[in-house]
Amino acid sequence: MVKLTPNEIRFFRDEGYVVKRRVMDENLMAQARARMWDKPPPGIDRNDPNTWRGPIQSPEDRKKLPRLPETDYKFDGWALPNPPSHNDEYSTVDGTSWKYRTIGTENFLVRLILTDSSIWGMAEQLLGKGSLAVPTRTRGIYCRFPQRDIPVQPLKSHTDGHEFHLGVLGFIDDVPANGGGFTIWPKSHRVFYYQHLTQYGGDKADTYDEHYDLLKEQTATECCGEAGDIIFFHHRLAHAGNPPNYSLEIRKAIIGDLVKKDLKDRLDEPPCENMWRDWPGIPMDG
Ligand SMILES: O=C(O)CCC(=O)C(=O)O
Ligand SMILES: [Fe+2]
Repeated sequence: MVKLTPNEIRFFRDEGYVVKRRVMDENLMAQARARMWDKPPPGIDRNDPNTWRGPIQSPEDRKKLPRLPETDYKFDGWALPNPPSHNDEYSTVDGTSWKYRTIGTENFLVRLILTDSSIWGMAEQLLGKGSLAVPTRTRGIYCRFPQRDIPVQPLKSHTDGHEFHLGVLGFIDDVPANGGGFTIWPKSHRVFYYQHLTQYGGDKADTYDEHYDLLKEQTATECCGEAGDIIFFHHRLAHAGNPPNYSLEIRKAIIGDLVKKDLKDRLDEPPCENMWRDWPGIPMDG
């Protein structure tokens, strides 16, 4: 069992994320690497790395891709709206991403990134033993194509708009520097927690944009690593939806969300003065 050290817990509190190396199960990762090729976007050939490049299709053609159906994210007796519902089949962003979301409900992916005993145990260290709702889905397999000759694009930052406590992103293949690693703005969770009308919902405060604009003056951190590494991130941490990938490999990540059982009773609550009220494992001093 892998655990978070007291220093790592303090790092998560202060910076909004923490990386743990070599945590994910090898066999489940191999399964995910194979299954990601179930249904690649048009023109992307598993056996021809020259086709692994964005943008896939023109913006007009991407608009014609089928939309994903609305589904709920179900827990024991309750449900949250499914975050990815507004996207096209491959959630291509600007054509450089390929998000295989429909596989996200498969049990092996849920085990790989969320319910594995080490990952679950570390999340419980932060959020409280026995407090987590058993998830039925992950966000899916999120790929970033090699950038190749696409000119450098500005990073597009955002905070996620759906309800959750703790995000987990894991690499199922090695991700070198500038290889599309998870790109985050350290400490931004402490700002954006207060820039929403509710603790967990997506509605933004009037002052959100002022703080969002300030991110441009701050340096983002790219979290890269090896297959098996995971990154825990706070639900209000700003991160980039388009981390550039200058490697020749497809960046392959799994993302999942952990929520507490009592989230359903807290959806309308405004942000608390103490942003760590729901995190019994986070020390308030030291
Ligand atoms: O692919 C990534 O690194 C981030 C994706 C993301 O932020 C999102 O889809 O919400
Ligand atoms: Fe995001």
